[in-house]
Amino acid sequence: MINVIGLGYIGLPTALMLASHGQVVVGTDCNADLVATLNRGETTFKEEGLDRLFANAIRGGIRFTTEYQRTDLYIVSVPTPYDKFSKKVDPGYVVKAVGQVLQVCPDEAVVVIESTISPGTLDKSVRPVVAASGKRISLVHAPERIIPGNMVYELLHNNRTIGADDKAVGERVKAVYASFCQGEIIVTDIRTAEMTKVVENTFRAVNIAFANELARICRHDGMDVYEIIRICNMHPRVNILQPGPGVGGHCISVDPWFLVGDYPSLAKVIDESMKTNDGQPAFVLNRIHEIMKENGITDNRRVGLYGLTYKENVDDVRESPTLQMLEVQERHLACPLKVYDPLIQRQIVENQFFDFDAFLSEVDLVVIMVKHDHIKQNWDKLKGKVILDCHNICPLEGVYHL
Ligand code: SAJ
Repeated sequence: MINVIGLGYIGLPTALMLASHGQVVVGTDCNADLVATLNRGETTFKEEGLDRLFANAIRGGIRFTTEYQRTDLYIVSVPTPYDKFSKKVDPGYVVKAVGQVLQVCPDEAVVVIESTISPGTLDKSVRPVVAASGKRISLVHAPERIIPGNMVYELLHNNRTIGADDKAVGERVKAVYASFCQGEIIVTDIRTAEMTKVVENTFRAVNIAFANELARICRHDGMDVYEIIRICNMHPRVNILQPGPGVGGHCISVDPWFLVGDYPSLAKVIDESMKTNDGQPAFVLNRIHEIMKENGITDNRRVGLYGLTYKENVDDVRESPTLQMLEVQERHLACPLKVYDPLIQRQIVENQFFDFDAFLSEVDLVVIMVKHDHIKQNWDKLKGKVILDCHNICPLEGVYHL
């Protein structure tokens, strides 16, 4: 039996996938409401293919509980927040989860950590807890790689990394993941697995920062950054990502800071890149100000932000550029801008609308913060508005860009 600890964005799909592929799975989460929702047969977030996977897992006998189980294999996928001031990872939830596993597990159990941690965290924070317990367990690090919006497909098809002290244990865990994963599974040591995960997200963060910096350079001198990137990317060895209103989510906007936090005097490019990305919402605010002046819009209550999630077609708002931007505004004691997101039906911010037409009727300037499919099906409704398109997706005439 596999006990999956933490049933969030990663733990839940992973548990469902294992249960759908013949493994006996019990999912454990400390949040009793979340467990109750799952036990009522409802998923806790929206994701392509998740409901179908859930139905398969139920048929496969998955159970959900708040209790840790006594078994020989655990997969821990609890959050690893970072301290905004020190930029260091906070492994508190992982340490607590492992501590609770140690209270119930038999000797020789294998505990796989899927949560993203900074390199060295297992050595520094988790091994001491294991040592103090007196139990002989094997720690493994198998960082997740799936992208929100395409999680189910990527769980099945992505290559994976498994870090273990002992090759045989690594191979045993590999066999479990191979029950559903069609990608290549590499077995390596724990330190390498920890580092690769953070490096992958850092690579993407630095590339996005480069695109954002290019957008600023091009804005300064009236050049079209999208056309420039499009042409550059036709070079066989160039692949620049796209500029945007900022970087959100719990991965790309967070993980690279672990390296800055741990190696402040070495991680220079990474540090600057993260600052560039974090500065992007303020850059968009400046653009809004310029465009308001150009169009004689004097009242910022006539400005509306389209999109509250951290990226398109997901319902996850963690660290979203729109939230970051509202925070900058708040610091300047400005009245918060109007916001609408078709995927968010619960109140998260002030001045939030739940009806697209009502939102549009109240604003003259629409800022496209997120490129949801919804807006691509509604260009007609935006005719006559002043538009700042932060993603270069709007086909209407006279649209402003970053
Ligand atoms: N973004 C841009 N420009 C781009 C691409 C993305 O501004 O060209 C922005 C997005 O709008 C979003 C943010 O970056 O705000 C992050 O989105 P994302 O789609 O790049 O990535 P995440 O955070 O959803 O998922 C990433 C993935 N990592 C990599 O692609 C290296 C995923 O594979 C990881 O599993 C995930 O982080 C994680 O959990 O670590």
